[in-house]
Formats: sequence, C-alpha cells, structure tokens
Amino acid sequence: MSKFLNIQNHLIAGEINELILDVKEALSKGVNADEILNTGLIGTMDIVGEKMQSGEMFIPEVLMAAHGMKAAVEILKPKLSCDKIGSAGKLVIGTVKGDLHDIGKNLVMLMMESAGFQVIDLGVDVPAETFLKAVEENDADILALSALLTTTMPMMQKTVELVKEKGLNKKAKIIVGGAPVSQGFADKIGADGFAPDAGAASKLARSLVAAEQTGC
Ligand code: B1M
Repeated sequence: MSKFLNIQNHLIAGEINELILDVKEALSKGVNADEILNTGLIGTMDIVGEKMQSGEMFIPEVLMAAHGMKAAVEILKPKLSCDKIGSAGKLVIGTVKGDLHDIGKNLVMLMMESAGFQVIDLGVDVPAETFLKAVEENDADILALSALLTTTMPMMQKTVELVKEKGLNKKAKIIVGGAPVSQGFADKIGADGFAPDAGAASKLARSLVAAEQTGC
C-alpha cells in the first residue's frame, strides 16, 4: 500500500482534485490501472468503511471519499484490463415501500459502487413487486433493502417472502439494513445478511458473492 500513500491520504481526506492528480501521476509512472483500483482505491475504501464504523469518520466525510472514488474510477475506466466496474456483481437497491429516507441508502449505494458492484438504484418508496421485477430483469446477485422506519420494516419481510416465493433468492442474496433493523430481524425474516452501516454492507455483499466471482 505504501506506493499508494498519497492516493490513500487524499481519498480519506476527500481531497478530490489532489486524488485525481495522484491517480494520473501513478498512471504516468506506469503503475497498472487494475492495481491502482484494487489496492489503492478499493483498499482505501475498506479503511474508510472501518473508520466510519469506529466513529473516526462522519457521514459527510464518507460521502466526499465516495465521490472521490467515483471521480478516480472515471479516469481509470478506459485503462482497466477488463471491465472491473460491475465485476463484483449486480446489485439492486432501494428503500422499501412507505419509506422516503434515502441518505443512508445512497451512502450504501456509493460504497457498493466503490466496491465494484454495478448498482441498480430503485430509489425510495419501492413496492416489493418492483424489487422482484428488478432482480429478475437484471439477474441480480444482491438485493439490498433499506428501511428507516419501524412501520416500514414489515415491507422488508414482504419483499423477502415474495423473492423467495419466486425462487429468485437462489441467486440473489438479500441483505437488509437501516437504523431500526437488526441482525435478529434479518434472521427472523429470512434475509441472507444484515449490515449496520455502509462500510459493513459493502463487505457483506462482497463476501456473499465472493464464491461466485471469477474475475473478468
Ligand atoms: Co425521518 N425519521 N421521518 N426524516 N428521520 C427518523 C428515521 C426518526 C428516527 C426520527 C425520530 O423520530 N427520532 C423517525 C423514525 C422513528 C421510527 O420509526 N422508529 C423518523 C420519522 C418518524 C419520520 C416521519 C414519519 C416524520 C413525520 O412526518 N412525522 C417521516 C416519514 C416519511 C416517510 O419516510 N414516509 C420522516 C421524514 C424525514 C425527512 C423526509 C424529513 C428526512 C429524510 C430525508 C431523506 O432521507 N432524503 C428525515 C430524516 C433526515 C431523519 C433522520 C433525522 C436522519 C436519517 C438519516 O438520514 N440519517 C432520522 C433520525 C436519525 O436517524 N437520527 C429520522 C443518516 C444516515 C446516513 O443514516 O439512514 O441510518 P441511516 O443509514 C445508515 C445505516 O442505517 C445503514 O448505513 C447507513 C450509513 O452508515 N443503512 C444500511 C441504511 N440502509 C442500509 C441498508 C443496508 C445496510 C446498511 O443493506 C441493504
């Protein structure tokens, strides 16, 4: 990681202009774009996730880092050996029906994109049937459900039940999260996983698809 120290520092600090210069400099020195992405950027986003979990970084800082990551990825995209963006898998995400909170969901989405997922964002107030359709149409690897209200948590259960009823959960792993959601609730409704924050969510999603990953 030492050769990516500047990238690491500027990404964590959310210093996007400096980060872009670092990435361009690394490329001009002949550093492989895949290595910059995997070790320099994705590796650092793992650190960002951990810092968020431990309370060392706050939401606005995490958002800045995630935006920096996106800007850096845009520079690397044409030089990657294969299309790494989306290579972690396809992920459908949304806030469940009746719930309009999207700040946490958007943060989860950015972390997922940063982790290499191709994200299909359905927005807020999403009915179970819409989730189902999107999972089916996109042949998704992960279905990510967010809820911020105790009153909308039952919509998670309804969505999980519908996805299972149609047998789509054989491929698509279902993860849930949001302030009132817990591991116990996830277990109760039969979700495949729960994550307390965006950093943990991207780690969880990656671990769930890891077995099926084949590289390019
Ligand atoms: Co509302 N709201 N809100 N609100 N709101 C809460 C959630 C509430 C706790 C406030 C309170 O009373 N103390 C309360 C819920 C109580 C409950 O159900 N137990 C509440 C209420 C009651 C309401 C209304 C009903 C108020 C009303 O109209 N009477 C109403 C409901 C509207 C609706 O959804 N139908 C309402 C409306 C709103 C606003 C529109 C004003 C606004 C939302 C704006 C928006 O999102 N675009 C809003 C806000 C901002 C909040 C608070 C203040 C902040 C939420 C937030 O964005 N947090 C919130 C109080 C609070 O949380 N302190 C509150 C920051 C965000 C980064 O955290 O979303 O938790 P969070 O996401 C985290 C984790 O939870 C996790 O990762 C994220 C990042 O680490 N995570 C996942 C989230 N999704 C995940 C998915 C995963 C994994 C992790 O896997 C798939």
